[in-house]
This record gives sequence, C-alpha cells and structure tokens, in this order.
Amino acid sequence: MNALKRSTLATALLTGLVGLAFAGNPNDPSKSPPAQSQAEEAQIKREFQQLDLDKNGNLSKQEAEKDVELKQEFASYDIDRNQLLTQTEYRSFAIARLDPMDDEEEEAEE
Ligand SMILES: [Ca+2]
Ligand SMILES: [Ca+2]
Repeated sequence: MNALKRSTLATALLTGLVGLAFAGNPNDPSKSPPAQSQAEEAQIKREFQQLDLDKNGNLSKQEAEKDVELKQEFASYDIDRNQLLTQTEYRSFAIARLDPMDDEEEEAEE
C-alpha cells in the first residue's frame, strides 16, 4: 500500500508542478504592483506630451482645452493656481480619470 500511496502522491505532485508551470506568470505575484502600472505612467506621460504643444513642460489652459475633461477639471488640479498644469498636476488628473473610484476620497479630506 505504501508504494501505491507514494505513486499517487508523486502523481499529485507532478500534476501540481505541471499546473504551476502552466499557470506560471511572467509577473512575480509576490511583488505588489506600484500605485500605477508602468503602462499607465507611460500613457499619462504620452498624453501630457501630446497636449503640451509648445513643449515647455506644462499645460496652459489653452493647451488643456483639447481635452474636454481636463478643461473642466483644470482649476481643481492646478494646485498652485498658476494657470498652468505641470506634469505632476496633470498626473493627478489622469490618475483620477483612470481610477474614478477614488473620487470620494476628496470629500474625506478636511
Ligand atoms: Ca505648454
Ligand atoms: Ca499649476
């Protein structure tokens, strides 16, 4: 009986291993992902650069007008109220747009 048990165990182990190999994910699941994926960061950067027509590193209101949502939200994301959106300021907007679920947090503050 011992031999049978062992071979069953071996089969189970083997099956498990094969299963693992097939389920093998190129991304290490033990690493917690960053707040935003690299793809999203790259997308945000690309969008910003597309909007920044004169390439001076920030978005004027005129430049932001190309993006209807950004135009509407411009003032709320222009943190220092200089009528320009830096890439950091734009990033907050872009992330909020990517993750609409986070909206409620704003009311919790103050
Ligand atoms: Ca600009
Ligand atoms: Ca600003």
